[in-house]
Amino acid sequence: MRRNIISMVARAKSGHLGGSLSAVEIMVEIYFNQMNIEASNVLDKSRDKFVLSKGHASPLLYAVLAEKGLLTQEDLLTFRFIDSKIQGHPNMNYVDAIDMSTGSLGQGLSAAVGMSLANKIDNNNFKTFVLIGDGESQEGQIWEAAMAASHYKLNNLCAVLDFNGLQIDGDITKVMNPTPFDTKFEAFGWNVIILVDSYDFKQIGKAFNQAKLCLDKPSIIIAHTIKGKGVSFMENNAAWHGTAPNDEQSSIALSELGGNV
Ligand SMILES: Cc1ncc(C[n+]2csc(CCOP(=O)(O)OP(=O)(O)O)c2C)c(N)n1
Ligand SMILES: [Mg+2]
Repeated sequence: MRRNIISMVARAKSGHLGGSLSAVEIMVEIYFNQMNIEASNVLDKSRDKFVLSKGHASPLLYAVLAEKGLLTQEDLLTFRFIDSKIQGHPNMNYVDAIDMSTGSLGQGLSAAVGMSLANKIDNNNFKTFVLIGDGESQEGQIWEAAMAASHYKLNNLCAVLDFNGLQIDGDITKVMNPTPFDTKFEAFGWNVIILVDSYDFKQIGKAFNQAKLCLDKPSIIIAHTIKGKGVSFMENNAAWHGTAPNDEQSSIALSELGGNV
């Protein structure tokens, strides 16, 4: 998936690498172990839902959908091209497996809250997963949604916070400090789970299973991540938030990732 992410952004000469690389294993867990989404049920309204609230990390979503057979490798070659169904930010009107159009930060958690609430009203039992950014969490709308989720006891909602410490302009605590996340979400009535190593599938699985056990509140997994994870010169470097690699950088990245896609 990381090789596909690098190749997409390199080919388009545009896109967001850092925040895509930071949550690869988390997305694998969600799409392969948590959600009941397959090519055969993608149009089924009662299947589980996912919202990429940090919509700029679209290469990450497209990469996992390709692994699931919900997009093709040929689709990936068209990332950010005019008329492509995989635009710079996810568009639910173009791809059946995309459950919400996102990209304007702050909105995705509200959408996920709405889906979870509708699900309860309709007596369905699907789950909604949502990935939010740590910089994104400076948005007031995140906290309105957080308040609503606990008010309505949305135990069918599982959020993951990609806590990589960086946003477009650098260190989140210097731009507008949104921490501490754990006590804030607790105060908003959420079940808070800390994921210390977001690259260890055992720990990731355990965190999601803990979320499942909570029956009276929404859950949030605060995932400690590394922006740019997997490529030495991109790791923990805000300069790679939204920069495309040139040919040389791209081939170094691909060789570090152990392949030649
Ligand atoms: C409402 C809104 N304001 C600004 C932007 C531009 N923008 C795109 S990504 C980003 C930083 C996001 O940082 P973070 O949430 O930490 O994401 P990550 O580190 O996971 O990439 C900004 C400001 C946007 N997409 N939407
Ligand atoms: Mg961040």
